[in-house]
Amino acid sequence: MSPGRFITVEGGEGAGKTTQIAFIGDYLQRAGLSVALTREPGGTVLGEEIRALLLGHRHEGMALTTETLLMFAARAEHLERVIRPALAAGHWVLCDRFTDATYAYQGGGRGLALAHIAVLEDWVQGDLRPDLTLLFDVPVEMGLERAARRSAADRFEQEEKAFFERVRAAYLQRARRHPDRYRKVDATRPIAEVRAEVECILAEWLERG
Ligand code: T5A
Repeated sequence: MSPGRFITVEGGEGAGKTTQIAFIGDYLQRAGLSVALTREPGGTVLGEEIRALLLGHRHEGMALTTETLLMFAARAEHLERVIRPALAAGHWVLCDRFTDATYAYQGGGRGLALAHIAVLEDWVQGDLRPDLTLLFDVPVEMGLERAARRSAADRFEQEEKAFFERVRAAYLQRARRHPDRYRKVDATRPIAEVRAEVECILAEWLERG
């Protein structure tokens, strides 16, 4: 059996990742693929508990090193229990955020040296990297407005606008640095139009094998 492929979706707050990832799962299933849909931080029982620590308001002012190590602790569990077994069994893994989010938020947003993230990435993931990353890009204000309409702000969403501008810039820089696996999607348009663009990207990517 050939191993599955690993697709991640990324973007700032309210970019529409969660909305679109459901469509992507449907699209891949209609193409005859077996899909495992998951998210970070989270995706396992322990990972979801770590997510609650990271996103909740009980630990305001958490040290940046702690925050980064918790992201990677959840990721280690996720890789071991969900991602690697699914890929080995031939499933396609579709993940709402992954290590690019650490580069964007802890690196770009909070200013952690990227070399520290790279060390953790190599240690926790070995040579596993996403095959395809869809970056949903929206101006910060639009994303925050959408996120605010949906639910109360989590620990990240209460950051100032400048933080999210740095996050967005870091994502765009990573997309330029990894053009082989990144596809940028203009997520400012209505949901159906964004979906149509994503389906075009997937069709082209699947055709290229
Ligand atoms: N994090 C995560 C790190 O700091 N480091 C890491 O390593 C990792 C993995 C996770 C948080 O953790 C941080 C980043 C995050 O702050 P999350 O819930 O995964 O949190 O991420 P959020 O961005 O907070 O998720 P959101 O749900 O806010 O954003 P989505 O998923 O991009 O947006 P979505 O689809 O929920 O849509 C939000 C609202 O907008 C509407 C939807 O209906 C919904 O109401 N919408 C649109 N409206 C108009 N036009 C469109 N095209 C729309 N698309 C969606």
